[in-house]
Amino acid sequence: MERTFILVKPDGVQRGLIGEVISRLERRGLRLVAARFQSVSRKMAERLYAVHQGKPFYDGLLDYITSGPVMAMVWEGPSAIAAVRQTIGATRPIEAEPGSLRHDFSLEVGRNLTHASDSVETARKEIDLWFRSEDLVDWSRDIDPWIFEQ
Ligand code: IDP
Ligand code: MG
Repeated sequence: MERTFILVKPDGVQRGLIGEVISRLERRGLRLVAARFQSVSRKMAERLYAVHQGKPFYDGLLDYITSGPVMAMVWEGPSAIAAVRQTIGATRPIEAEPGSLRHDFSLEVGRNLTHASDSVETARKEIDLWFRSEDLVDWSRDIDPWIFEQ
């Protein structure tokens, strides 16, 4: 079972799309592990986006992600990292598949609603950065065998 880190970014929160994001992840069959509604400090933003330091959009990205509260979450499931990336859609909304969140609810790369980990290593780092291990809930659902093969 894989775990991945997801944020509903400030634009998603302001637009009332927290429920829509959660609903799509639930509907997909993924299992919620942790969630926290919070504001994002400059330091947290710099850590989350360290790989983008020096890029032309970096300062704007930090302003964007710290501009209001976010919903930080961990979800799990088989191939959860790839599944969530697919559900949120490509980074640039005009390249995102129809039916993905970024396609259905956004137009601009600098207002693309959500963040999700892109690899096993970043998922581990991002989960560690945002949540304490005791905040991650180990649980199962009665319906799991109808969604998870193993
Ligand atoms: P991702 O969010 O799909 O993983 P990344 O390439 O990791 O995409 O970029 C992180 C975030 O930085 C994007 O979601 C987007 O908000 C922002 N971003 C990426 N490229 C650009 C750009 O060219 N202009 C403005 N913002 C960008
Ligand atoms: Mg990324």
